[in-house]
Amino acid sequence: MAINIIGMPIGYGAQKHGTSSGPDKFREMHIEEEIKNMGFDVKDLGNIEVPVVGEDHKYKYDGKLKYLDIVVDANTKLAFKVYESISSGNFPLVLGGDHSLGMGSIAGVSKHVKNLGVIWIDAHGDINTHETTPSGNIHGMPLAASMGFGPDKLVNLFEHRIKVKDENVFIIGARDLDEGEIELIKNSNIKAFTMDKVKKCGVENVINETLSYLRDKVDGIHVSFDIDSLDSSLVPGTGTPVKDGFTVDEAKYILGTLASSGMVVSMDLVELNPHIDRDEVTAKTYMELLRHVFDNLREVEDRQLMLG
Ligand code: DIR
Ligand code: MN
Ligand code: MN
Ligand code: MN
Repeated sequence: MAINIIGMPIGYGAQKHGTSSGPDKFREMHIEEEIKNMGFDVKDLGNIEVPVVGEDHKYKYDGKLKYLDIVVDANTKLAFKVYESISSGNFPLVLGGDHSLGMGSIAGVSKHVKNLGVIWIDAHGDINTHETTPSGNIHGMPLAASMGFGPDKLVNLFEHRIKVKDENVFIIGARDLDEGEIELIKNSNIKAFTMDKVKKCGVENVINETLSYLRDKVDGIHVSFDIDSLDSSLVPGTGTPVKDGFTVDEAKYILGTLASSGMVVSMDLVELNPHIDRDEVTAKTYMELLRHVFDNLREVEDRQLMLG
């Protein structure tokens, strides 16, 4: 197994477009070397091509959903790349980019892993549809689209099918949900551990419960991690920070425990916006989390090697 770095330099799904520099920021922080140093075979597959367009493209394709066709086209390319990676036995690590890329990742992974679980770690739900979105920003919709909720162009991305069953989707850390998102949670089988619930139950219990549910139900887990799941005071370099979020240690615990389950087959790291970061603090925090993830994945690999 090799780790495949896939850059998705997209910002058109968010209000601020600076996340398009995210993938190259990770490279500047020596992401490839860091993962290699932990004993992995790493291959950087480069960036997905995202065209640079002007404001005139914002409502060119749809009166409500901003940059719709640009986001769909880039995510279709991403889905191909991710599918190629995972079906060759590798681990796709998708670097964002805004969270609209979750649609492309999940589309690609789920073509190979038929019965997929998704863990979405985020201050937001990202389960708006064309009907409920308050902003028209597509990074608020990818998880809904992956479950089959939303406009045809998003739901049918890559292939016309439901990519993940709502019952196998966990949202962890949400504390800024829109009204329509709360409705969808009520009317579906999505498992939502809002920040209130996490505080009440304890982060360890939440993660244990998530993993023990998914262990019997799915063949692999895609983790989609939004850096705004951390407390706004810790991550100046992200576009929609929200207070009362996770500490760095909690985020490490969550990602490390998920990685050590042996069930994680692919991962997104999204919403790093280097243009608004302060002294690279958000980029550095992201690297610290990443090292912890690969520490734990390394242990899983070693265990599997020992068992032959
Ligand atoms: C808000 C913000 N729920 C929206 N969403 C996200 O525009 O749909 N911010 N994902 O990061
Ligand atoms: Mn998000
Ligand atoms: Mn978010
Ligand atoms: Mn560690």
